[in-house]
Amino acid sequence: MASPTDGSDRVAAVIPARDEQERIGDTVRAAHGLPGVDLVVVVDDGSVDDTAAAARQAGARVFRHARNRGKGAAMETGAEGVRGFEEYERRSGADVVSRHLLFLDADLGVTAGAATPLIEPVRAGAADMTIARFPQTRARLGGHGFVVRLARDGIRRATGWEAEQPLNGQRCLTRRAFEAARPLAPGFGVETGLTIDLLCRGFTVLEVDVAMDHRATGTDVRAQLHRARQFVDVARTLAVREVRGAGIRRGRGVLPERGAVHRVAGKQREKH
Ligand SMILES: Nc1nc2c(ncn2[C@@H]2O[C@H](COP(=O)(O)OP(=O)(O)O)[C@@H](O)[C@H]2O)c(=O)[nH]1
Ligand SMILES: [Mg+2]
Repeated sequence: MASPTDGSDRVAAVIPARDEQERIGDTVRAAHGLPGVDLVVVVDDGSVDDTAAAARQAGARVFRHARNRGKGAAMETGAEGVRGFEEYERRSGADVVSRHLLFLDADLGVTAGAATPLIEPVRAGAADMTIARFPQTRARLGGHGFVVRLARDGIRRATGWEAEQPLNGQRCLTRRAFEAARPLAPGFGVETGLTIDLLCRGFTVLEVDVAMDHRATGTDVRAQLHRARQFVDVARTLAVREVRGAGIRRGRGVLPERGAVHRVAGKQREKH
């Protein structure tokens, strides 16, 4: 479904971050060096450390949630920030085509500079969304294999597509694909929701190998809590979409309009 008219050559990097003062500076600087990236937006999602200041110092435009609202909400805020910036550019007389969006985690550090293979297929019109595949060794050490399996199996059931790293947050999207996937699934369900919703709407999704690395997740209490939150968010995202899918199979045969999606989703208590 990708076409060259989908976008410009330009890319905005959007980085959701919570308590990442140690790494955000390197991540932002590396993002600035990527091909086509002329705007780097950091969304500080209720951090209690100096993430916002460190990001600003590294040259990012920073938006801040006063309270933690979760990764999905932070990504929406970041995209809205890009849209607002482009509106400002247009009012200043510039001829601006909407930028593609490159989502990066804040804990990549200098390895964010290896994101080029994510960007190129989207700029070339070969994919509507790319998803990073990290070198396996470290990813496995993360120890959240059961959440990965939950997401992978759920995506396969919903779409027939087998994602190797379904929770990988490093993704590049055309703006049209991003808009089609809104509202994003909340919290850490956002990656699973994006993949299912775009595939179900006929967009092209591609996993690509990148030489990136992130903070290895530990086994301490904080890491366990993180995995538990991830699990709940992915499970809820899948449940909402399974109910939707059942609705579609029951009669309509095509994807319902947004309003109808919301009514079905509402029964599952998902708040968008
Ligand atoms: N917006 C937002 N981002 C978060 C939150 N928790 C973690 N992140 C960011 O999401 C990304 C992935 O988190 P991380 O802890 O590295 O999870 P992992 O990669 O799955 O082990 C990083 O950029 C974090 O800064 C949160 O509550 N809200
Ligand atoms: Mg990480």
